[in-house]
Amino acid sequence: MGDSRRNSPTPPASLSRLLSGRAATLPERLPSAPGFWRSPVRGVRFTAVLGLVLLVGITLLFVTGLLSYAAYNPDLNPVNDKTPGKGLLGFYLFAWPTGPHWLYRLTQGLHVTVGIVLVPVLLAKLWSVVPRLFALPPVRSLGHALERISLLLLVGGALFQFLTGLLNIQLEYLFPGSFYPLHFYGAWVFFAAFLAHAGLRAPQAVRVLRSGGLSGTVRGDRLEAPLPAAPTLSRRGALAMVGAGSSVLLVTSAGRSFDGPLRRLAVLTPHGAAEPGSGPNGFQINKTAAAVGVTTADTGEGWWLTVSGPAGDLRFTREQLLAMDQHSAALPIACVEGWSTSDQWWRGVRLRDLAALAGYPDQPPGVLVESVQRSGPFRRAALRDNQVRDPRSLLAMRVNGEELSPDHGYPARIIVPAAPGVLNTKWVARLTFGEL
Ligand code: HEM
Ligand SMILES: Nc1nc2c(c(=O)[nH]1)N[C@H]1C(S)=C(S)[C@@H](COP(=O)(O)O)O[C@H]1N2
Ligand SMILES: [Mo]
Repeated sequence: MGDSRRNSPTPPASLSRLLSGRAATLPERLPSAPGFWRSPVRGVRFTAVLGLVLLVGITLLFVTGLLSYAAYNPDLNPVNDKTPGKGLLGFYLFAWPTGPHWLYRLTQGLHVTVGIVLVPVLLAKLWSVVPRLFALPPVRSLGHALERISLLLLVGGALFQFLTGLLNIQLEYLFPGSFYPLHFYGAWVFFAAFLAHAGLRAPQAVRVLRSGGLSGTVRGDRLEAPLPAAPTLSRRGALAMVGAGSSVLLVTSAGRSFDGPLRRLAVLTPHGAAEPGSGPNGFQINKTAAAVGVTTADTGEGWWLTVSGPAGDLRFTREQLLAMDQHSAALPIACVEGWSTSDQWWRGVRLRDLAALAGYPDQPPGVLVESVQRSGPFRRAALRDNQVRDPRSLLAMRVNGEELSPDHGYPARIIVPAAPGVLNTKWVARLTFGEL
């Protein structure tokens, strides 16, 4: 079977020397030598399966990633914008809706989980084509040079996006501030190269799989080893291993978006704070009060809320806020890092009621929210008018029937349906309606 694969009846001299078992000379041991890559698993059929999985998965990653940026409402106020130099790349931004209330939980849970689960597929895809990266001559023509540059952006872009994403989930502080722009610009470069490659190769991938599935050879297949070693694993078996790897990653990461035993399985995706305890406040914490330097001196007896608008600066103590109309909303916390909680039962004052006190009795505008926290990227956030107007958007003072704990934002925090965690400011000190 091995011989029928080659068009030339006599193998090149370097191959016959390898075949005859003589010690290989240096050029034959280089990755550009025809006999260097020998796995019989390689072949365009194998690559095609992986490519089609990536086509679906990476498109989903790109879309959910861009949605995550839109969900921050970056065009509303510079305090929300982690990529101020986005320029024309922000063309698609839109007003992030407030429903369904689990929207960001879904989109960002998918983004991070799919990104993790695709790692074995990406690595297998790169493994399947790696001989091509060393093929000689490196450049045959201008067209070929352009193709190789696009492949450099494709492979480099894929590694860059996956690495920055994974490192950010694990080590939030590795790229202080710069993660968002890096990952955002990287996404556009990578996806452009990805689309060009997929546009060229997807029809071929579908064609080879339609005609004969996984096994057997394809005429002129450049990915197949010219000198295959004896098989130890079928292509089907190799794909099953990739699938098993992805399944293990799925089971050990997806649980961060669910409560109960599933969350305990999610050992691969930690986040900011230690595991929360039990009880009404026993759900996940991003940063504790201590971690961001918020003390009881800031949030204790001397705390008050300032509400500003056309009616001037109004001050409220916690008792005064608790004496206002209290409303409830069942809403999750959904962090950009992909973890989320199930719906928690929040209770407090509606943002639109506070807007009315500030001088906007109907059709309230957006609001700038500021925390007692003195430094750190998430101490301020701007909410859009649709978020202020939603009756489920609260300045919450209680959760699940109890006072907010210090780590969940006592004395008062924002909770808005469908919004990313960053917009749910904790330890609120001031609300400025209008003037965004
Ligand atoms: C992270 C995404 C991807 C990376 C990094 C990647 C990388 C590569 C590289 C470096 C090659 C070798 C090109 C050459 O021959 O010089 C290749 C080949 C190929 N790719 Fe991809 N690829 C990706 C996604 C896809 C997708 C989405 C598809 C199709 C749906 C696909 C289908 C193919 C096919 C069929 C070949 C074989 C071309 C041939 O006959 O030589 N790839 N890929
Ligand atoms: N003041 C302040 N509020 C904040 C943050 C912060 O660092 N400081 N982190 C935000 C982020 S990123 C998330 S995911 C949520 C997490 O809320 P939790 O810790 O109550 O779960 O709080 C948000 N509110
Ligand atoms: Mo977050």
